[in-house]
Amino acid sequence: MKKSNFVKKGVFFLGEQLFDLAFVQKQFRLEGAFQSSKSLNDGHINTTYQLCFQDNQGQKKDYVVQKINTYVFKDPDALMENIVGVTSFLRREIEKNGGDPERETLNFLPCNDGKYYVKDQNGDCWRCYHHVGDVYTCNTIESEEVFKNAGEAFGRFQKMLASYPSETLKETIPNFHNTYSRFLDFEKAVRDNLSGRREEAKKEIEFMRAREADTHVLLDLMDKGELPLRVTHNDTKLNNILFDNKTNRGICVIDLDTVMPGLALYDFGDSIRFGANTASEDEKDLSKVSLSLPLYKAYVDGYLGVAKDSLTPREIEYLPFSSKLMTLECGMRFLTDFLNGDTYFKTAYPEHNLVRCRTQFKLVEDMEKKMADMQALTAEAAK
Ligand code: GN1
Ligand code: MG
Repeated sequence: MKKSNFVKKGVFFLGEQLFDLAFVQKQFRLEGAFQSSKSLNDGHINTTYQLCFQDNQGQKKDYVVQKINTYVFKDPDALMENIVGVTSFLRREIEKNGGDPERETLNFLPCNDGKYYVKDQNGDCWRCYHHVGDVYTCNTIESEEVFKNAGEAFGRFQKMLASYPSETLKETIPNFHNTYSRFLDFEKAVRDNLSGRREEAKKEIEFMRAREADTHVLLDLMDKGELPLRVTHNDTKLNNILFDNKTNRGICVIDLDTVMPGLALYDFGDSIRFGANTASEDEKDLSKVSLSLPLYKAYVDGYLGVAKDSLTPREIEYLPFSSKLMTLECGMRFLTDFLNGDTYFKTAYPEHNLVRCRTQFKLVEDMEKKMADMQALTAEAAK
């Protein structure tokens, strides 16, 4: 069947997905006439589309629909309970601070049965929220000012959630940033060699094994009670922030699936991993991959400018290390998935996960060389 063909009225291919517009529109009570759709896919996990509608008065109204990846998020009820809890809480905080809750957090729609997602006849789960207009997202960044704004956005996000009752949050992916448990998963993938690609990844496997000790550092500090658990985002990629077109401020943090108790260091480190890289996450030319110290400085200035007073000295001390650790963890996860046969991350070509892994490991090496500089910049920003 050609993808462009309508299967029945209101059912069509939205990107790669068979999508029942009539059903979703009815379930979420989306008003107006459907105009168009476009793909908003930046992420490696969920599949996201913008749906454009027009009401009787000719007013445009846009929604975002997202197919929940239930291979990754096994319990969509728990997932949406977390997200609705967190976004409702943020709404109140934003109102208290005189902000605009329609633009500064996501507003999910309940469907007819009161749940915040709907299962279609194929068993696919869809959720829907109001599209935020006049914003842009970035995958790489040149402007230090914009990256500083990203630091402020994640700093604010963490601060606003500081008093959220964390015991009510479900762990949507157990051991998500447990770096040693990730290391054990990696070793299992090496042993099982399900994809038969172990030889191809020999150098990367050695690189990771040489850094096993790093995977214990934050866990040990946590065990000793030296690092507090907080409500954290856990996936602080630059493209998970909406930037305002006019002011360039990071106004809204999105992709809330992994909001769970975690370390502030995970959020800081992952932001640096993605945003302070001089190349994209899957750059094949490794000579382009490095840690930009000016971008590191911009982020740490922005982040600590907002969050400094709510962090402990130990947390601040470990910010540079966390950048390296989160980069190492991410490279290890790409490598694990490559060895397992690409079952977790979306890939565009067969070597994609290995390419991503090499990029991360090149960045780790560069961070190891620049650790003293990162420490100096962190200490300066914390003054
Ligand atoms: C995934 O969904 P997305 O692309 O924002 C992943 C993150 C990784 C990231 C690597 C739930 O994030 O943990 O750091 O890819 N999300 C999940 O780019 O595994
Ligand atoms: Mg994302």
